[in-house]
Amino acid sequence: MPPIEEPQDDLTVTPPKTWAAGVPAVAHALEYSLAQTSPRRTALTLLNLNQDGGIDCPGCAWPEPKKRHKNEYCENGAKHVTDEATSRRVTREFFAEHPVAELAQKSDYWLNQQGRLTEPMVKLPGGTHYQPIGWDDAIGLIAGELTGLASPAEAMFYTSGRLNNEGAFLLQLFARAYGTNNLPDCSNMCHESSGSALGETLGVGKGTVSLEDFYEADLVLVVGQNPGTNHPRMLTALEQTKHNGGQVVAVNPLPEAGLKRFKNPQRPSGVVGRGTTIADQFLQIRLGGDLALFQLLNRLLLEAEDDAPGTVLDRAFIERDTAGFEAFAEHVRRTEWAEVLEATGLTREEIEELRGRVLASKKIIVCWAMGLTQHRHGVPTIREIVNFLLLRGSIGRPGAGVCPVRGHSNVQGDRTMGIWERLPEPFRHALEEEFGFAPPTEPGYDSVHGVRAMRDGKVKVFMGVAGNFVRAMSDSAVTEEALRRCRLTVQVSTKLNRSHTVCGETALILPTLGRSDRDVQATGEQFVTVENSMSQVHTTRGRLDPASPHLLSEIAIICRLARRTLGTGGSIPWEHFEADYGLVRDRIARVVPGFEDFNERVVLPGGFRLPSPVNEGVYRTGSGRAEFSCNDFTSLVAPAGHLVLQTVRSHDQWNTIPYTMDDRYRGIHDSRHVVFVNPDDLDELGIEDRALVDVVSVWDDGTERRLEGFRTVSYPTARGSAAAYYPEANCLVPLDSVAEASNTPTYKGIVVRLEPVAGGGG
Ligand SMILES: Nc1nc2c(c(=O)[nH]1)N[C@H]1C(S)=C(S)[C@@H](COP(=O)(O)OP(=O)(O)OC[C@H]3O[C@@H](n4cnc5c(=O)[nH]c(N)nc54)[C@H](O)[C@@H]3O)O[C@H]1N2
Ligand SMILES: Nc1nc2c(c(=O)[nH]1)N[C@H]1C(S)=C(S)[C@@H](COP(=O)(O)OP(=O)(O)OC[C@H]3O[C@@H](n4cnc5c(=O)[nH]c(N)nc54)[C@H](O)[C@@H]3O)O[C@H]1N2
Ligand code: SF4
Ligand SMILES: [Mo]
Repeated sequence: MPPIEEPQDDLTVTPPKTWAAGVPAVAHALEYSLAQTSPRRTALTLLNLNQDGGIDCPGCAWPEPKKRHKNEYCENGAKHVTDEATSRRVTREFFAEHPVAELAQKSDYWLNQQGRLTEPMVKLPGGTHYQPIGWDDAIGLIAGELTGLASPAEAMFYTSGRLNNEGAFLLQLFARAYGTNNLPDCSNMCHESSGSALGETLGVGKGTVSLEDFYEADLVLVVGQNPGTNHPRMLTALEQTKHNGGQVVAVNPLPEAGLKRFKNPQRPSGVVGRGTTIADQFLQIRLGGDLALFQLLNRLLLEAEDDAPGTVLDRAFIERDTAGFEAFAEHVRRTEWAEVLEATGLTREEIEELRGRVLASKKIIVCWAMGLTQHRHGVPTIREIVNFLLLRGSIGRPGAGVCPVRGHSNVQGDRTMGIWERLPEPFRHALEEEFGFAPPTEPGYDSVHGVRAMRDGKVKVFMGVAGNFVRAMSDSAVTEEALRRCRLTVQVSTKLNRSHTVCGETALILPTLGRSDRDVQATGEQFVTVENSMSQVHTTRGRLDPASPHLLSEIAIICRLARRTLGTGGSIPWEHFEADYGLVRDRIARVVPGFEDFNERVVLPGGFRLPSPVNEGVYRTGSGRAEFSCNDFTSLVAPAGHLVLQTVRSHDQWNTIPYTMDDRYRGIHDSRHVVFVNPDDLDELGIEDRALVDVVSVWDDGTERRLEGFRTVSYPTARGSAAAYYPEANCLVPLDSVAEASNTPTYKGIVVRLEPVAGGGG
């Protein structure tokens, strides 16, 4: 295959698309796939994608319907799996040719395009290049560092949501047997705010709805989410909601393509016709305005009940299932129209129209993603959404409930398996009973605290199992410096990324099997399991020959590391776990509630759904009831001459990895160095469309962070609400700028100003 060139930055802009999916989507997916690998491998992966007994899509965590189409995947799912199934390879010759310092200058795109990693590599202290190292030596090196630390708290183990359940369970087991709860994960940067808010109010940090609930709902609110790009098959579910007479309302600063019209590529009518109009109402809210919107909506519901007692609130439900109604009602009645209009940028008429839709609906679902969680007041916003649903009794009944739409395909499962810097007492007790050691009780570091600890020299060994920590975290310069201060950094990865180029004194790359690879161990071929966004647990089994004969599975790597670090002969049979993943599942069945008879049930068609206590009227909160909460009104305002900036995904990337320089739905071609600004804001700032600017973020402590040489794009985003791409703009997010309670970086609420570059033109 020809060598990969760095892409040229050559921006062109076309009008944003008003519809999503259809034939072009399928064609784009195939084009990407055929550029990466052979037609045979393309066919093998795609035909098995999301089929029973096949490969679970390594993309997002949207569930599969019971009745599956033979192409039960979307354009982006196809791209994600073929990006992994690529025929390109990163060899020892590649590393000999490119010093680490040179790799550190390459783009995220270029690094990823080099292909699959093929053998373990090490960069030694003072070394300039990665060089090959055998598996035994690599594992021995990590074990040596871990056993030499003054305290287990000096090590930390990061997980990203591609890791399967069995691997996640073993990783947390190892970390805790070793003696630390330092288990940060990508969830800290993702849905942690949802977990915090739902845990407090409903007693469980997960969603309560299933796919069938979408088919029954009267009203689905899609808030702070871009499903056309990030959860494309969700549009099929929303189409069904509409087909069955339900309504959909989208709340977003950006008029995202799929929220408007959708052409279902799995149906002939979707391919040729105009498609379905998805959103009955689109509320173009300002960044960070959602808390204000829901508080006002709640006030309006209380007033509607005053006007027509017994018709609006579900009094019986509130009486029986909830606590704190009176205090909440008194608090929320004080919400002022004027403040809300200012914070949201919406009109009175728009909000009254929404109120009308709510009053006309009995069964309501609220869905959300990063547009809510990655804000300073993400947690109170989600608590306010719970208040809203509780008022109408829209929790725990068919067609209604909360739906935080998860990102990574197994991010929810990893948390269920115990990947968390906190260790809940029942889980700690179950681990102790099952394995006969005393897990640490002290909470560990999450992602933000972990960076601080590395920066301050308190953590000396970083091990990342999947993901691209350096690029995913906020404050890129600070995060990179923190990693460089470590004695040892270890990345267990399928593909090359920026985290491999930011090295501790010693650095290891451990290449591993991906979802699409066949996994054969001493007792034969294995499968692993994942949990989707709707708590369905099912199998995934790779079909391709592994990318290299030298790859180990994540499970094998963790088991070998545990044996070397903790010694053989302990109470945990690591060697047997590596040989037979079924034995791991037997243990999970005894430790994690809801996994009884795991091995038997998971091989049933479609797997099994974990029980949702909320749907049985059980709330594991302090009061044993669903909790109304009082949330302070806050809005996100930028000082004069400034904008609020959010960082978003393009249509053509997987998290930190861009697949191309295009963002087809938003009409951006051949560049990612753009900042989307409302035309009236550009006018007010006296800056032209397509002008070259520095984007400068300002922070409470007076420090500034700068992104140089971006082009403005005049774009129909809400007033005062700009946008740029993740991860390029991560350097603008101060490490200390985090959401209350969840500690998630505020990736969607950064105060910036634009500084025209002299001679940058328009
Ligand atoms: N193709 C593809 N799919 C993916 C991913 C990917 O990178 N590529 N990533 C996966 C992961 S890990 C995740 S977490 C999900 C992320 O899925 P999303 O949350 O949909 O992803 P983002 O691109 O961050 O988009 C955030 C959306 O929220 C809106 N928004 C931002 N701030 C606000 C606000 O204050 N209020 C409201 N109402 N809206 C706001 C933005 O305009 C945007 O539409 O996607 C998953 N799926
Ligand atoms: N500015 C800004 N920053 C953000 C966000 C944002 O919206 N804006 N979103 C945040 C969110 S929601 C998330 S989830 C994080 C994502 O953070 P991460 O999950 O850490 O990042 P990814 O880009 O998904 O990681 C990609 C890498 O994972 C590795 N990989 C892929 N598949 C496998 C596998 O099967 N096994 C192993 N071992 N490795 C594998 C590959 O080497 C690849 O390079 O980023 C967060 N950062
Ligand atoms: S919707 Fe998500 S899980 Fe489904 S095929 Fe697309 S990327 Fe994969
Ligand atoms: Mo995520």
